[in-house]
Amino acid sequence: MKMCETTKKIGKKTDMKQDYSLKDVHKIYLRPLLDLVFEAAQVHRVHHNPQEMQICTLLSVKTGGCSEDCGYCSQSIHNDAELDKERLMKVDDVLEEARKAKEAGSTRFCMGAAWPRVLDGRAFERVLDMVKGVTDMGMEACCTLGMLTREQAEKLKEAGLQTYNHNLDTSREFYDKVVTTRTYDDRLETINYLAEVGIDVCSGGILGLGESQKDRVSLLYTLSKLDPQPESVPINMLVPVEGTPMEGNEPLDIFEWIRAIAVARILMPKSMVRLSAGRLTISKEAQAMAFLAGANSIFSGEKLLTTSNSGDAFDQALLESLGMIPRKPFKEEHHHHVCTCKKNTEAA
Ligand code: SAM
Ligand code: DTB
Ligand code: SF4
Repeated sequence: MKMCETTKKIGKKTDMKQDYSLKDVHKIYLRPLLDLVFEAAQVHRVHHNPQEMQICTLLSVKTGGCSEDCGYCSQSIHNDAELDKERLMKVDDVLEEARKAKEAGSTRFCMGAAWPRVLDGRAFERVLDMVKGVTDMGMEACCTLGMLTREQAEKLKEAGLQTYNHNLDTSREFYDKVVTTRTYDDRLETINYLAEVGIDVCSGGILGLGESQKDRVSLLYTLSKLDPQPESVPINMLVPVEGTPMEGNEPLDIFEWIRAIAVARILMPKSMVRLSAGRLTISKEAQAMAFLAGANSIFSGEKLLTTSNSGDAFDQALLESLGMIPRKPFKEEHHHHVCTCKKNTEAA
């Protein structure tokens, strides 16, 4: 499809290496909301097909009993969430779930383990077999297993792992209000190993932890300065879990969520921006606005890791009513240069 002049101009602007300062980012964040969303939508259309939505599926392959003290998490032993600790799942059972997800139209299968870090041994070998199995099935395999050594990252790469999820979660400044058993630099270290061995990095955050707007800006700024920029950026809205210190948190204003999504899209034009936890309580209208602002990936299914999710019926109806289609797996470049302005649609 041909590009119109405006799209070309935006394309040039966003193809140049951006060098926003923290202050610039805060200014962008504070723009009148609809201007911000409009700009994000323009950037989005230069780098992605705006009709496409990536469908991902989560599976908790090892649930509960985690020794980290993340204040939001149902799986930490430091919190009192009523969650039974489970053993690492069997490879065949995981692959069965992956098969079901694939049949339901999902292209990425993300396996999560409530581990602070990966330990070498039989459990890790089993996870490597899960990665091989999911990859052989023609799905993009993703894992989130806590901290890694460089050698472990290499083994995951050899097994065929496409992406590893490791969130920064919030700003460096607010981090110790959320978790005290690890540091921001510990997180960045694992992210560096992933980049070094050539595994795509999925890294994002949670909104609604009680952080300030400045913290949200700082998180987005830091994510955008990762080199390379993350392949995908999950934006989680806190799911308040009973028994955690954050169970009573005031819900975040939905327009703050939209702002964060729009800024993520503007700062990281080529990344997938994923609506992750919290969609169950977000209206379809707000979700549609998030898609306009550049979100192009969702977790499908009834369950995230331990909490509930919207379910396939809701999502299928939503995508259908918006005229959106599932994105194919293993897309390398996201340059679609789709222009939907009238002149070019007619010319095409
Ligand atoms: N243990 C690994 C780790 O922390 O990196 C991987 C699993 S952890 C559950 C993955 C991510 O899920 C967290 O970084 C956080 O962003 C998100 N998450 C966990 N509990 C959440 C909740 N209650 N609400 C929103 N997001 C949550
Ligand atoms: C991410 O950022 N969000 C997903 C995925 N990465 C692993 C997990 C959301 C978990 C929500 C809480 C739960 O279900 O336990
Ligand atoms: Fe453990 Fe991850 Fe939950 Fe933190 S977020 S307690 S590291 S499972």
